[in-house]
Amino acid sequence: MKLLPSLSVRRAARSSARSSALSAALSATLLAVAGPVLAQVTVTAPWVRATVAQQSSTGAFMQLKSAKAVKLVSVSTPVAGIVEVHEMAMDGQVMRMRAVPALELPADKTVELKPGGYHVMLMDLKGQVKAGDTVPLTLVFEGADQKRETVQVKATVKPLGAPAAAMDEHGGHGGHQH
Ligand SMILES: [Cu+2]
Repeated sequence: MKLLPSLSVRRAARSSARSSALSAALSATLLAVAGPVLAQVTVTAPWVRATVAQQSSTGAFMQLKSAKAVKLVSVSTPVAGIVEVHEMAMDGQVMRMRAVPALELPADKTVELKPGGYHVMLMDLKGQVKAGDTVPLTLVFEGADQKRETVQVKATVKPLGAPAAAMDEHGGHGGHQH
């Protein structure tokens, strides 16, 4: 039986300072032994903002919900060389974004990734991302028991203009969009 650690597992392990090659191999083994895992995490309405030519980065957005507490530890996609989970935070009067090592999903609580808030940052884009395209995303979640679940989604690329809020816009002041 061959165990081939997936790219996402290795990528996730690399992003964790304490992880060693050994633990990456172990994670892959656990995944393989566990086989198809019952999906704990639901990903709703994933989308990616379209880019203009020469643009090197963009954002991916979606709603995440998990039956039990997990954290999003890694995202990968073939269209980008570097993928990070970012949060927006006020720094004085300026809204800035920064990478977070993991995004916590409390049990049964929808966590929304949206412009002006948490987002998946796709950097080092391999080419223009055009409206109407589909971008595959691989999300890796880790539970309190260290078990990992990989979820594949296909995100729809939406035009630059939609929705109005821009990445660098001030926002997130309790504006629930229900
Ligand atoms: Cu960002």
